[in-house]
Amino acid sequence: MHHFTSIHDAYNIPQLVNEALLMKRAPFSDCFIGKNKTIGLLFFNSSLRTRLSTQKAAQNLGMSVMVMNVGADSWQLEMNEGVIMNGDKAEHVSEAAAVIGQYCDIVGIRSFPSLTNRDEDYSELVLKQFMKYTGRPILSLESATRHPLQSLTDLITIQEFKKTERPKVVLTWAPHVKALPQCVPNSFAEWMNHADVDFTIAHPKGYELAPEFSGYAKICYDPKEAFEGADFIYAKNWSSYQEYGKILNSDPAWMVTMEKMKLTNDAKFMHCLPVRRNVVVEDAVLDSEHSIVVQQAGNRVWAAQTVLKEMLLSLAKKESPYLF
Ligand code: AN0
Ligand code: CP
Repeated sequence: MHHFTSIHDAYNIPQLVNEALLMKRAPFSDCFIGKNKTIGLLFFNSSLRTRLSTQKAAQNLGMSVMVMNVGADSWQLEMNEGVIMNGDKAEHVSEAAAVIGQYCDIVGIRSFPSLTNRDEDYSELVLKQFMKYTGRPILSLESATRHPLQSLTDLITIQEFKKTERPKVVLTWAPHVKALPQCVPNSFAEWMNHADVDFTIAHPKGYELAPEFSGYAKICYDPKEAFEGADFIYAKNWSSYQEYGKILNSDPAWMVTMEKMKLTNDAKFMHCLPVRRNVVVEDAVLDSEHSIVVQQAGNRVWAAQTVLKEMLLSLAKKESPYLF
């Protein structure tokens, strides 16, 4: 695995999931694999889980970690080519990324979409510019359209908690006060479409994801119907893809409640976090046995550690092909 920016970088998904679950049982079994290697974690946006779990995963593999909040701690970066840089961006990504590539062996990037220009966001300009100019493997820490480390975590968590061979997994849209990216649902749908699960996406009309992500998932427009017989309820808000970046609906009937959880097959409740209580999901669900959100967040470490191990092995093969 060279870069990890989407499911398409993963060759064998069941093997990645198994490897992560093994890693969880023996966290330090590969503690020398990253010796003398440095990862730079660059954050254009806030993070709690991604920042700490990726740092911990890298440390468990023996790597050195550098973290930077881009823009806040560093100069603001211009991403577009050929621009007259007479605004507030002091440095171009072509120099900044190339310099970061001098210090780091792997570069992780978090960069959310603008939610104002769909074509620009879906072109993944920031990821592409860093791939072009660092000359290093790039690890997505959530980009404009995807959050693959989250989705791998979600698959690991479903594997860990499932009680039936082919569980019914429901991704349900839920209300929110802010316009949020489509990254988490895009990625979740993409990974679930590659997993052995019965997958449904439930949302109000107008919140259809891009077809390349929703694939052949069943779509349900009723806030209750999809819950029937579900083994996993995965809640997430996202803004509209069609009317790009807009909030079209904030109907509280879409909030996850205990009443709706009663329709399920004693489902586990999942959310990538951070979650707004009593907006997305009511307290009673988060505070009940249904909720596995904390265990899910814990699994972020094993997803990151598995992916980083693969990336380090691929680097080692390039550097010393005669050893393999
Ligand atoms: C972000 C999002 O919806 O993509 C990050 C989630 C991991 N959420 C918020 O900004 C609240
Ligand atoms: N789930 C997730 O990526 O959380 P953070 O935004 O806190 O990293």
